[in-house]
Amino acid sequence: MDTKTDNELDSELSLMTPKRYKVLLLNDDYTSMDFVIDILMNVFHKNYQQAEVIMLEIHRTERGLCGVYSYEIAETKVMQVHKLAREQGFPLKAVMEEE
Ligand code: TYC
Repeated sequence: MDTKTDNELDSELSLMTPKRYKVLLLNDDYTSMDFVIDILMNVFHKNYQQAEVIMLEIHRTERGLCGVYSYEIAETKVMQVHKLAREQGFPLKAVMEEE
C-alpha cells in the first residue's frame, strides 16, 4: 500500500495552499497624515478610527500592516497606493511581503 509520511502530506498540503501577502505602508517625512488616512480608508477599506491608529503606528515605527491578500490583490493594492500618491505629489511607498 502506498502510505505517505506525515512530512510528505504536510509538504503536499503546503504546495496546494495559496500563499498570502502582507501589504505594508512605509513612513516618510512628506506625505500628509490626512492622505495616509484616505489611502487606508479607500484602498484598504478601514474605517476612520482604524485608519488613524494604523497611520500613527506607521508614523511612530516606520511601517505598518494594512492588510493580507493573495499575490494579485496585494500587487494591485501596492500599485493603487503608488498611483494615487504620485497624482498628489506624495512620496508614500507601499511594499508587500510573504506572510
Ligand atoms: N510622517 C508623516 C508626517 O509626519 C505621516 C505619515 C504617516 C507618512 C504614515 C507616511 O505611511 C505614512 N506627515
